[in-house]
Amino acid sequence: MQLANWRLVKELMRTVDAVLEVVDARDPQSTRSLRLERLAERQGLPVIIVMNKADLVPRNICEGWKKFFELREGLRAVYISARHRMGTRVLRKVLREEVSKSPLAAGVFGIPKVGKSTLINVLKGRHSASTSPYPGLPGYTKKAQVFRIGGNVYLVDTPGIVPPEGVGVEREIRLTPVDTLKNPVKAGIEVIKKVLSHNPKAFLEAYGIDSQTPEEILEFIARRRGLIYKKGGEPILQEAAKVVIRDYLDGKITFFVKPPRP
Ligand SMILES: Nc1nc2c(ncn2[C@@H]2O[C@H](COP(=O)(O)OP(=O)(O)O)[C@@H](O)[C@H]2O)c(=O)[nH]1
Ligand SMILES: [Mg+2]
Repeated sequence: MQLANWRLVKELMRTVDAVLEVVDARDPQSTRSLRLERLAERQGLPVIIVMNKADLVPRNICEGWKKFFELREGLRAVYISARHRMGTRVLRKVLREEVSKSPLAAGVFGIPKVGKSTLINVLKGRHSASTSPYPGLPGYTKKAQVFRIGGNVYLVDTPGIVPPEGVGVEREIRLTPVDTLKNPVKAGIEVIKKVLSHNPKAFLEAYGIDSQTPEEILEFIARRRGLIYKKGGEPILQEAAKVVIRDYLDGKITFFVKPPRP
């Protein structure tokens, strides 16, 4: 697992003209990094909020968040689905609008598991034929490749992995690989509670279990997947909890946090 590292983030930031801050469209507020945004501001770099995994969120909710970022936070925002290759044209357009410099290089930043690598691959894939070094960045290309993603827009192919902010489960599950979580059941239950508070049907949709009780949901998933102790036949809740956390991070569980009222 690649580690989040401010030093690398800063280094990457010095070499780009714009910051694409990827956040999770299901919960943009707790997957953004204010520290990253402040850092970019201090460097005079425009920040574009890229709400990814928008395939899991209704359009009007994405629009609401976009308005929130643009009207209240003064940041351009787009919503995309890297997985479904949706929204990347708008992203390129906004980049060009935000940075008058030409050519321009953008970097992809964000906390773990928001979809940075997926986005880079999608943008790169479509334009792999036009790969070329970015003019005017001597030395830099030794460390990272820069890809042309259309017009005079280039993308650095190394993501800036930002340490997750705040406290609570979101930070824990993004900072620690799932298999090394100290207490996966506790973390899993917190994830379930969070999701249920926004979408009571999420686990019915994802696993076919119609319950609002986290322990019951874990037990169901464990039994369904044959995650049971050989002796005694009890469900292995910690393995079920890992399934839930992985699926949550992998964008397989549908919920959304409502944007603040305008
Ligand atoms: N539903 C959904 N899942 C996505 C999307 N983009 C990425 N993912 C999933 O989110 C997980 C993390 O993606 P990854 O690109 O590795 O995130 P990174 O840690 O920010 O580089 C993976 O399981 C991806 O398949 C998307 O647009 N929609
Ligand atoms: Mg990655």
